[in-house]
Amino acid sequence: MANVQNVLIPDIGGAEDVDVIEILIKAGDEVAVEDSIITLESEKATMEVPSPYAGKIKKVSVKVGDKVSEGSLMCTMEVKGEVVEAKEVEQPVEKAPEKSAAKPTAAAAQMSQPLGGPVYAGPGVRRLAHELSVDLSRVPGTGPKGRIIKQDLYQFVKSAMASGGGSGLAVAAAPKVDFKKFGEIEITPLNKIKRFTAANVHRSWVTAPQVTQFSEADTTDLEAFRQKHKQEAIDQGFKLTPLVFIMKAVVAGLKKFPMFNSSLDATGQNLIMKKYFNIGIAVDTAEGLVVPVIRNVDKKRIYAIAKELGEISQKARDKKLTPVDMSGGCMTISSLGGIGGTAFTPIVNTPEVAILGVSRAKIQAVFVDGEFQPRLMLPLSLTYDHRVIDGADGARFATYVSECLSDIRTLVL
Ligand code: CAO
Repeated sequence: MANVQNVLIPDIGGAEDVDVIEILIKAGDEVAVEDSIITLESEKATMEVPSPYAGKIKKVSVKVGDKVSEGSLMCTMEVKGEVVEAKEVEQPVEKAPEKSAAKPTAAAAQMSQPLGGPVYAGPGVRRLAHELSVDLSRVPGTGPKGRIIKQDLYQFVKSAMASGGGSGLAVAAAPKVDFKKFGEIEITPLNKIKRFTAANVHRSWVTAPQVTQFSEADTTDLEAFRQKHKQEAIDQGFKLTPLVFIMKAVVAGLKKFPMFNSSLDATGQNLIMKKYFNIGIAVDTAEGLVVPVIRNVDKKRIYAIAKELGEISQKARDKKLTPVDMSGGCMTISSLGGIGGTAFTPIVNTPEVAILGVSRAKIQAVFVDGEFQPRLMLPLSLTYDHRVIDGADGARFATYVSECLSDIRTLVL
């Protein structure tokens, strides 16, 4: 004879008159022990109530909007096998960490929930997640009230496979947000340059562990020298900015620390050491960021580099750069000195292994020869690929470049 059982709301931590916000089963459904059957929402949290039995649902006795407490009838079920005692409902994770901390189970769950918050998913999705060994707490739900639907699970697995599968680096798909709900919006498609930049910086960000080393160069003498020759350069039709000297200083650094003038080969087992000195310059254009390359900087004089820098950045802003203009770089410089800011963390333009960020120079009181003196200090931010460059070498390179800029005689040599 069929063993029909009433399935009651178990102990829900003393909460009363809790709203039923979702019914996850219907008459005729087969459920396993622990499959979620309804979702409740109290003022503090949302929780799924699992089935205490395995069997077939005969009748659902609640509907969305009902208020229930411990002992309320949820459904009747034709139970398979022996009836086992109903378990207490595992309390869901609450958003505020201090509240979760009072409940050990929930606190532990929170640690494994990078997306934050409880997991809402029906029995079918949970079963599928189990079969695919997917931790549902990592899957963003796009169903009603953030519920995880099968499509979310497939999307998650697809992204995980595309980004390295079992490497542990799988990135959860971004949650879909309906921004219209919060105010007026407008959709602007990204142009080709921005999409290209996005792909490149993303690849660099996820493949190269990067460290940024900050330093300062005393450019007081360099600036005096630059001011002396500035007009001469203008008369010849170009600008003499600090960047040209910084390019020379970087080349001096590449010569002294050849590791910075390298790239990892495709296997990641060998370094390709470059014997040429081409410097990429990040140029801000109306269309986005482009990085033309100035070749053989070591062989060119300061004025020649300044002229070429003016020409190539104009070419970039006129959208006339060719792929050849943007290839062959050894290391990139990203100068925001003409704009402002004190420091930033540029992203390495892989397969290069380092990038130098330049911020705005500023007069500071520096203690020199027993007294404070006004000195023009230039902030430098060197980001390097830590797979290739150690922290000590990063600091040595940054210090050396700063020294070169502080004593321009080293640049002229
Ligand atoms: N500190 C103080 N002043 C600085 C400076 C610095 N670090 N760098 C430049 N300046 C001054 C210049 O001397 C110039 O002033 P003067 O005309 O009085 O000499 C003024 O700022 C403007 O310089 P500039 O920006 O036109 O020229 P530049 O050679 O320094 O830079 C270029 C050229 C193409 C790099 C720059 O125009 C540019 O596009 N920068 C943005 C790069 C960018 O977007 N990087 C972010 C990439 S994301 O990682």
